[in-house]
Formats: sequence, C-alpha cells, structure tokens
Amino acid sequence: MEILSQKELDAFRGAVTACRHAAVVVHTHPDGDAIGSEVALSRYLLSKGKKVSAIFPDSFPGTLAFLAEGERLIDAALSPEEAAGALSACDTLFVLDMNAFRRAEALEPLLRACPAGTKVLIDHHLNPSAEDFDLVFSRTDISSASELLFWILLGCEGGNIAGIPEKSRYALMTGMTTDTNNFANSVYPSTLEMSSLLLASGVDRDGIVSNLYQRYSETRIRAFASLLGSEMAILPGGVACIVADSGFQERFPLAEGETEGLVNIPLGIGEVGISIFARWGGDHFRVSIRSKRGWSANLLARDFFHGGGHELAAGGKILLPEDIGSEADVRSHIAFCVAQFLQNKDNR
Ligand SMILES: [Mn+2]
Repeated sequence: MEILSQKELDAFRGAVTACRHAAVVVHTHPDGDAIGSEVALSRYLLSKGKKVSAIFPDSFPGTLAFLAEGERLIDAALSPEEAAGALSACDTLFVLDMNAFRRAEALEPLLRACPAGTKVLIDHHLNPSAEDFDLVFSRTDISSASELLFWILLGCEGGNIAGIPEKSRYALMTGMTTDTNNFANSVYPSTLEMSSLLLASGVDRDGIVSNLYQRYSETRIRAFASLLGSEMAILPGGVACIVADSGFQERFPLAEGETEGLVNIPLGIGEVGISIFARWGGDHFRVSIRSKRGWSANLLARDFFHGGGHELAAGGKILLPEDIGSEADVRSHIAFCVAQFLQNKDNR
C-alpha cells in the first residue's frame, strides 16, 4: 500500500540514523492512540540502540496500564524536572498524535524551546502546525497516528514486519483499535491491511480486545448506565448531551480514561446526529464531540468549545468564568451553543 513516498521514508530513516537521544511526546490526556504510538516508536528506537525519553504531559489512563507494563514513560506532571531535562538534552524530537505543540498544554513552552536539531511530526489531525517541524508526516485519510507510524516503520524496514519489535506491533494494533473504536469508524483499506499484516505477524488481537473492553470496573458500567440515563438530554435538532459534573464524579469515582467510548454511544440513536459529552476537570469542563456524516464535530468544537480535531470526532473545553459563571450553567451553555451552531445550515 502506497501511503508514503520513498523520499518521505528516506527522510525518516535519516532522522533515526542521525538520532542519538530521542524525546517522544504526545498530547495531554493521552488516549490509546497517543500511548500506543508512543510505546511503539520508543521500542523501535530502543531496538536501534537509541537513548529514548518517552514523555506524556499528564493523566495517564489507568485503562491502558497493560500497554505501559515494562515501559519507561515519563509523566511530565509528576516528574517535571525529568521531562524538562530530556527535552533540553535530546537531539531529535518526535511529536505524535497531535497537530500542534499547544496540544501538549503545559509542555508547550518546553517543546518550543527544545533545541533538538530535528523535529518530527507524526499525526492524523486537521491543520498541522507544519512550520514548527523539520519533518511532517500528516495524513487525515488514515485511522490513527498508530497506523501512520506503522506504515512509516514498515517502509523503513523495507516491508519486513519482523524489523518492527514485537511490543511495537502490539502497541500499534492497540492504538489503531482504540482510535477506530474497535473498527467502528475511520477504517480505511490501509487500516484493514495493517491489521491483517499485524495479525499474520502474531499480534494477539484477542488479548488486546480483552484488555481494552473486558476489564472495566463495576463503577464504570454503573456510571455509564447513569450517564446514558438521567444525565443525558436530547436537544432539539438531534444533539445528545451528557454531563458528568463534580457531583456526579463524587458519586461515581472513575479513573482517568474510564469514560473513553461513552460519547460514541448516543450516536446509536437514529435521530441523533451529534453527541456531546462534558466532564468536569477540576476548573473547567472537558468536552468530547462525535458526529455522524453530514454533521461537523470539528466545526462545533472549533467555533464554540475552544477546540477542534477531526471532522467526525473532536474535543474542546468550557471555561470558567469565560464561558459560564458556575458548573450549574453547563447544560444551558451547551444548549445555547448547539442552537447557534445549528442555525448555520453550512454546519450540517
Ligand atoms: Mn489519534
């Protein structure tokens, strides 16, 4: 499958060859694709004898602990000095699954100041900040950063999948699986071809599915029942809105990552075109948006929630006091934003 040109592969191979100390960084609140691609690239670089500092900004999702087992990942929120030290000492910076430094939030200044001679972006979001990088691998017609990285690594290994370490292959399959919501969306011919090659190479997909989808806490399942019940409203125009405020989170203490996948569920309702999930994050609401074809999650996130992402999957924030005066105003704020958004027929 022709995803990358020979020139692009040569450039990536050159960056790896020249690299002695790599820093690998992903976005804030990392998901399966971020951690999957980070673990995969780190293992690959380690197999080439490189020193690797794999950094994530904050909030490791407990649901992905199985992926981090045996890995050395630096939590920049818990070990800021270690993260800063690595980012000022590395000679090559790899940025994965995000389109701009600001997606790493608190790490942005360190990324901007990073003296690495080569900065590489590997991403699948819209509008990459290409000017901040020396090498840009950005595709939106691909399932995930994990898939894009798979095609890069396979290309660099001349098509020999055994050249990609076993743990990297496992992590890439995991990242692609979470970003496609287990093959429910953003699946391309290349995605199935990648899956086929990985399966044939011995990756334990049943184990991945079991780790991802059959190890939830009881609290998580009961929280979902409540979020999809009393906490969900269907707004005029076919927009589902779910809110998990601080009170809810006290009643259902969920670990980081445990609400992953929730926002997709209301799209199962025939008349719902957009699904919004807002959860309290300490001083603001984090917003996840999913949409069906013909509705733009990206524009809704961009124009009303300080965010963006993909056409059918995006995220943003509701800020205090800029957007709402108190937590109690969140539902009416979302309803107001949705009504404004739907008034513009171009958004549908
Ligand atoms: Mn992704």
